[in-house]
Amino acid sequence: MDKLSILLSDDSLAKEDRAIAEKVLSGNRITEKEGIHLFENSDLGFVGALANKIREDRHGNKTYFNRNFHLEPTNVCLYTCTFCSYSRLIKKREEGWEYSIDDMMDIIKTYDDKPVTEVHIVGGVLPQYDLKFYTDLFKTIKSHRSDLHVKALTPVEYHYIFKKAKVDYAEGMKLMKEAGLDSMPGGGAEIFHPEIRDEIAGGKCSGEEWLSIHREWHKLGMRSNATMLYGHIEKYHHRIDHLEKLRSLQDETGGFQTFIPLKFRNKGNQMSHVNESTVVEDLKMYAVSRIYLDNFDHIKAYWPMIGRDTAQLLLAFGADDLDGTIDDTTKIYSMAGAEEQNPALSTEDLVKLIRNVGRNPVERDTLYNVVTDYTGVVFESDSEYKGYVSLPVANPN
Ligand code: V47
Ligand code: SF4
Repeated sequence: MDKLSILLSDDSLAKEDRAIAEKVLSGNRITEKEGIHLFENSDLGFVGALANKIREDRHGNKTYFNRNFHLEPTNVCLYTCTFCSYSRLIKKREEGWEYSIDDMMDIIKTYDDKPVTEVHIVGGVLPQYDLKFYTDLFKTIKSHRSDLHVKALTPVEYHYIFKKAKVDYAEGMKLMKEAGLDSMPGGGAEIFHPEIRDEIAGGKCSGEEWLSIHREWHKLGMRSNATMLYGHIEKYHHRIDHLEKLRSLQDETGGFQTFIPLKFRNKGNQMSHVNESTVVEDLKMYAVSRIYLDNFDHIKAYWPMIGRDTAQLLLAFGADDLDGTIDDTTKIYSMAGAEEQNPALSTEDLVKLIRNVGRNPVERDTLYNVVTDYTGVVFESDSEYKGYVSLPVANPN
């Protein structure tokens, strides 16, 4: 019997929890009020068991990862988001970096002989990085290596460059697609609700504008991800409002692939006085996301941000994806105090990290086509490995 069935057979389970579980198990979605109830009143054990059931019904034991690297054109930025440890204000731009297209191609070329499938491009917003700069960058990458999937920029950059170039979102996204953009990462979403957004990310695109740019991208038949920055000054109802807006847009377009809850890290930014969330809170955030977003295929635990140990735990709380090998190419989280100071994992390490909690590693490309299923693949070093941790996993496939 799985953990959820045990909980449901217990008469002491709260009637609201039982009603939510019955609703979800019969294929119906929960309301905003029920989402808030899960955060405020339900036990982690119950929420986790329900999320794990959904995860296993969809993906069994499969846990996805990809081989990618990050390219960060600049860490200088016009905006001053209070949670950001990464950006340097324009007046201190000598402390940061501002790459040219040639600089970035030099970085990309260092991966020429490596089996990476994706470059993830994201950074600060600066006037010289305009529409022409980015369309030239995408075209240059594609003409150098057409099989490299370009997952690049967020509505924060797109809103800024389209406004400057006086093109609307639909036209702008079409130009990006023609230049070689393959998909959009989920960043810049933060918290959509203006009560919080205006305070932590004032000046950059609004929640509505973020959603409109993804809508236009999806209308072109293209895919993207979504994130939420949680665990700072927001309340549970702001989180649920955010999830609700994503769920509605997904009903409309079906273009989102993955939802990635991003835990707020408090080092080196203007919100260092705000405590970080506890691991219990992190597990609940992922589990509620899995339950609420019934029309999202995947929930990603981004290990450079949340840390390897919590990422492993999250595979039993709704997450089915760990992002990529990264190759030490992002500074966003190490600068904000994440445990991972130089995030890089070899494919073998990532495979073992997943296996050690009883799941089956599957390398995917950005669009979730299977590249290599590692189930049963034996590495030379396997006999030396001793770090097995057993988590309660119900489904053996
Ligand atoms: O939008 C910035 C977040 C995001 C902090 O789509 C912070 O596959 C926590 O979106 N604490 C950018 N978070 C990264 C991002 C992303 C990462 C991995 C995979 C994908 C994907 C997308 O990082 C920003 C912001 O929400 N962030 N500072 C901080 N102190
Ligand atoms: Fe700039 Fe992005 Fe940092 Fe905000 S989060 S200051 S937009 S780099």
